Amino acid sequence: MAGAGNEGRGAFIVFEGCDRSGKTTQSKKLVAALREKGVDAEWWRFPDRTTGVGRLIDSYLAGKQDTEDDVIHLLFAANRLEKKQELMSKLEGGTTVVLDRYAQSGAAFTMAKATPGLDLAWCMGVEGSRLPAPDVVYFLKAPVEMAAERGGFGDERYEVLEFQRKVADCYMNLSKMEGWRELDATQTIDALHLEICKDAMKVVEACKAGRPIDL
Ligand code: T5A
Ligand code: NA
Repeated sequence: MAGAGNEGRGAFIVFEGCDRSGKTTQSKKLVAALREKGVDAEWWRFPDRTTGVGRLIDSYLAGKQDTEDDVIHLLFAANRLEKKQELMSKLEGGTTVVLDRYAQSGAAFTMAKATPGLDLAWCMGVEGSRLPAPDVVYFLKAPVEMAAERGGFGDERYEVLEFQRKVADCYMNLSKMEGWRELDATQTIDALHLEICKDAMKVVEACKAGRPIDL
């Protein structure tokens, strides 16, 4: 029940990876498992397509509207910034927030376009210092060919094998950053879930106790 065991801050857990790598599946399963253990946890996703900015993003992803690479990057960033206060008050209030994509997606997808001037420093500079940083980023790594065979691939703008390969390269570079955990996303859904659960419980406990995350 919410409220019970809510002293200390909530953990901020992010899932990242190429399209169809299993982020939604795993992030939702993690929230269910945490709640079963009595942890006050919420599932969030970006892009949040329900806001005004989110509707513009949705129309861009569906291929109904084109825009400049810097403009769409800024819209994805604005979509996170408009939820920043709510996110921070959840975490401060002791709720663990599990996010299906975050600013790291913005960086990976924009950098994959190799547009001059839109490098990592620009991508992260736009929002990096203004948004809370995740305690852990679970990077679901799977060959793009495998993910492409999963249901629904090809429906949206970025779901093209050649582009996903570039996104995967960008993620490989980002995954060297602090707090990233690379996971083998070719495992079965249940095997991957068990691995994530064990790790995430330690993160939740460390955040609650105000200890550094040491896994
Ligand atoms: N984007 C996003 C940006 O460019 N900039 C940004 O700042 C942000 C936030 C939409 C697009 O926007 C881009 C990235 C995206 O191209 P989205 O709405 O999150 O982002 O869309 P996707 O990432 O494409 O989400 P998907 O739903 O396609 O992929 P998931 O969540 O990784 O995969 P999931 O869990 O839905 O699983 C896909 C299928 O595979 C099966 C599932 O059952 C499902 O059918 N599956 C497995 N099958 C076998 N073994 C496993 N281990 C499996 N795990 C899942
Ligand atoms: Na998803």
